[in-house]
Amino acid sequence: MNDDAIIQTTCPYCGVGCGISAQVNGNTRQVNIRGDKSHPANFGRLCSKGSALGETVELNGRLLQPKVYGRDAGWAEALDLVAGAFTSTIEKYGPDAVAIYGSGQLLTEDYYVANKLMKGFIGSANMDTNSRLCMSSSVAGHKRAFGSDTVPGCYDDYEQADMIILIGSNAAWCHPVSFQRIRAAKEANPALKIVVIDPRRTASCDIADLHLPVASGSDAIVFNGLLHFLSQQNALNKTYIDAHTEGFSEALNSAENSSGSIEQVAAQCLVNIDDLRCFYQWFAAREKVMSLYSQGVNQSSSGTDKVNAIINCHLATGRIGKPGMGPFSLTGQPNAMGGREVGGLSHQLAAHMDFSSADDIDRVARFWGTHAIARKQGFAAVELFDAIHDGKVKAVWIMGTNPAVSMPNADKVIRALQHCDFVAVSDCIANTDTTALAHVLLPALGWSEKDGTVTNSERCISRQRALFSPAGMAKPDWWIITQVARRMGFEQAFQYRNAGEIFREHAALSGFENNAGHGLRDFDISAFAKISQHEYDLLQPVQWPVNQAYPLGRARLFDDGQFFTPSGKAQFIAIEPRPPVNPPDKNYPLILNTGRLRDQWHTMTRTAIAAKLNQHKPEPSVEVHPLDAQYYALLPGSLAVINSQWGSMIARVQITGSQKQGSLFVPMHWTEQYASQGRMGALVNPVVDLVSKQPESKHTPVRIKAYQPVWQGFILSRRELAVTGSEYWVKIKGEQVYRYELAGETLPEDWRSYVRKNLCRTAGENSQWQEYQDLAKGNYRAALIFNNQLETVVFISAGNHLPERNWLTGLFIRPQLEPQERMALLTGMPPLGVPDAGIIVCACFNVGEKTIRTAIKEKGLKTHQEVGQCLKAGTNCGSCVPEIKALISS
Ligand SMILES: Nc1nc2c(c(=O)[nH]1)N[C@H]1C(S)=C(S)[C@@H](COP(=O)(O)OP(=O)(O)OC[C@H]3O[C@@H](n4cnc5c(=O)[nH]c(N)nc54)[C@H](O)[C@@H]3O)O[C@H]1N2
Ligand SMILES: Nc1nc2c(c(=O)[nH]1)N[C@H]1C(S)=C(S)[C@@H](COP(=O)(O)OP(=O)(O)OC[C@H]3O[C@@H](n4cnc5c(=O)[nH]c(N)nc54)[C@H](O)[C@@H]3O)O[C@H]1N2
Ligand code: SF4
Ligand SMILES: [Mo]
Repeated sequence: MNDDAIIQTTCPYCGVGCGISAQVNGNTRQVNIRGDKSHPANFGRLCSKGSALGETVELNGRLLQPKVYGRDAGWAEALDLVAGAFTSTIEKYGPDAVAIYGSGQLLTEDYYVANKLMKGFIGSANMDTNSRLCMSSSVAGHKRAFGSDTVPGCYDDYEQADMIILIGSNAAWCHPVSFQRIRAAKEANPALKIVVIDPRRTASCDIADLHLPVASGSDAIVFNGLLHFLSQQNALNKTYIDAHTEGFSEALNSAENSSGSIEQVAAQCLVNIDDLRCFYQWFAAREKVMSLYSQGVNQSSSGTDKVNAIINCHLATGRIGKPGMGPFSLTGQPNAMGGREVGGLSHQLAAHMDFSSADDIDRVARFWGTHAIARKQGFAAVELFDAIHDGKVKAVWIMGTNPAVSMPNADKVIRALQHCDFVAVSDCIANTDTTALAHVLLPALGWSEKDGTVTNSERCISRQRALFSPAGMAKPDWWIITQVARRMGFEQAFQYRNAGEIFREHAALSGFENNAGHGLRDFDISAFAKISQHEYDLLQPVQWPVNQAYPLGRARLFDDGQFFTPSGKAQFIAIEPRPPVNPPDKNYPLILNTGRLRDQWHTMTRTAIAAKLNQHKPEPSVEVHPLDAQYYALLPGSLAVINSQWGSMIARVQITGSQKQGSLFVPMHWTEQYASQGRMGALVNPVVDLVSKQPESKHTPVRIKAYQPVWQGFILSRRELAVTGSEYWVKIKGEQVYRYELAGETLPEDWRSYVRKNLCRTAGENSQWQEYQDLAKGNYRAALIFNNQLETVVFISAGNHLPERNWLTGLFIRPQLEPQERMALLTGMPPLGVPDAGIIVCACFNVGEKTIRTAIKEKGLKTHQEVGQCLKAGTNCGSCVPEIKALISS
């Protein structure tokens, strides 16, 4: 690799799919990350997570060598073992006794070969992926309406729309670059209406003209009500309905019968009737309407119906396939779309073909040259882990996902894997809650070393390119899979030498018997079937289809009113709204909602490495409405235990009027690696949607009560510690410091020896501590200094009388402590006249809350733009703008 080369690649996090321009020094593993100005997904912008990628490429914590039953091994041994275990299980119990569980974070090429191995050659469709937990309701809704899994629109529509509805999407945090683009579109065109439909008032409401805090799970009622309203107002497009759709009258009947009057809809959805009417009127009056939706829609036992209820309203008004309008499923993972293209879900086969068609099965079998092809769909995620639990599936290979955390009823998933005969896990990180359960660990290349393609929400295929040479012995996922395939006796079909060869085959299959590019199937990238390795290396972002008819790709589909159903017409689906399967009851009276925070990615295996990203929300939290907090006697900043029928967790209470009364919100991110009791998946009910089999992760009945430890405390330490003797702990990596938040259930007799023995064991016995102990009050404070640099501080309190952590944390980056700082250490507060930045608000420029408050007050700043000019805060990714605005108004 050249010194300081610039490499174009793609962000490995969300489905916005931002292009990155990486300046690398290949010898040092240093990289300077910038947004790629030429990439159509972001035009140079990045969010906090993308900007911090350079901090996540370190080798510390990486899985660098294969491991077999806990010991280091060579590749040959590990691959032989996986192939042997799969082969012998198949011989004894048949192909349905093995399974692969993949991920929308695999590259298309990795995914393609995993799917081909399982469905084409092992002959079982037991290949499912975490996309089942993510996009499968959208996939099913698209298939029902369009006959194909097609996202019709594109990002360019944002600027052209008259109204954008965010349904169950917190795009401000989860699709930040798209959200900032919508914000800019609104600033340029104040007439653009933004409506947010979400039980919570989220950061996305910052740009909203209207927020509908609907009851959990009630979206199908809202959109059935809208269809009814449009009909009453004569706001339907009859010409479009007649020419391009089928099933309208059944759908309208259902909508009328189920929704009733607007008053009834508002009452069922628990929203203000005037707000609801306003939304309906806006929708009726505007032609260019986009409905952007995400997990608040998909992750529901009626997720597929919610999707179709939304699509119905677009079909009834003919608002699809044209600029500025359409239903738009925001995909979550960087390659959620690529996974759908290769057929990663267990009911799909490949290249947008599936098991419902004998012709598809025959076609794919001929293309792959196999007689062993699976003929029926396999287990979907929840069924799959149940089958492992019940011993029906005896060998499983997990790739690029962390089901011990992210699956519903996750404690059962752990038990299932503990008792499974054979578990192989491919990951790039050594210690995760799932790698802990593996018999064989296969080290995969990480983002900065991988090569291949991903597809974003708007069907745009982009290259991920390697920045560095492989870490340790790590290998590309496609390589690992093909090596196992060859060892299982499928040499001929898995002879790839690089990702480009796989991409060409994938492209060829998409065009195979697909009517010379004029489309039996929507997904067609046959224009790439013969590209050279050089062309693959230079591939620029392009939106599929890319074929004879559309050699340069296609921004929008369905502009011609032609769909991929047998009749060529789009299908209305009659929707009978259903409430969530498990309603709250007297034992579990509250609804648990789960989702994402701004600066963490899923199970934190990568984002928690970047100190910058851990400052915004450092601990597992639970958002509680003020009246619920009062009722359950929960104090702000205290700890609470949340229980469901399936499991429990402990989280820090955050009281907020943004939360709907009767419902709690917890972030999905914490694992056993970072918190003792923060793994929320343990609580989540394993109920699934009947059509899509996607779990209802946004609605679990729970109860909450105060957790009352006898002491609480924190430790800041330059070195990572092995903390025992604290029932509750959270580990937070900071800049040159590890922070541990602690709470315990027994009061030790002597704090000094307890701390040394259980909490800070790495500090030498003879080290010189500054100490303060007040046994009567149960307070203990200590600090350890080496070479006039802070090494450790410990603060323990029998109540929760602890100072804020920011000032002390900031001292760890100081080359030398000032005398007055040393003196102030055990007070935990900065010496007089020294400013304290407060909690970090802007992660991009490290600007704290107190700094912003002071500037607002002293300089009389009135807008977030003025704060930006003064402190830079909020001027990069913009995702902290809502918080800056809240500080200004307070
Ligand atoms: N920062 C960050 N960004 C991410 C990710 C991440 O881990 N971190 N993950 C990526 C992935 S894979 C995905 S899938 C996306 C997810 O992106 P989003 O779907 O936007 O994120 P979530 O926070 O899971 O859920 C969105 C909202 O749904 C709301 N909701 C809950 N129940 C209902 C309901 O019944 N109706 C409605 N209308 N809303 C409801 C929740 O209150 C929540 O605010 O984010 C992607 N982007
Ligand atoms: N309750 C609740 N549960 C949820 C959700 C929710 O909102 N609420 N959201 C669901 C959704 S939408 C999703 S997408 C899932 C996400 O859940 P997961 O997929 O379980 O979460 P990740 O942390 O993204 O796991 C990815 C794993 O792959 C590893 N990895 C990263 N890159 C590579 C690579 O190139 N190759 C290999 N082999 N490994 C790699 C990472 O280190 C990590 O261990 O969670 C789902 N679960
Ligand atoms: S919005 Fe952020 S996380 Fe998503 S692709 Fe862009 S930089 Fe990555
Ligand atoms: Mo997702």
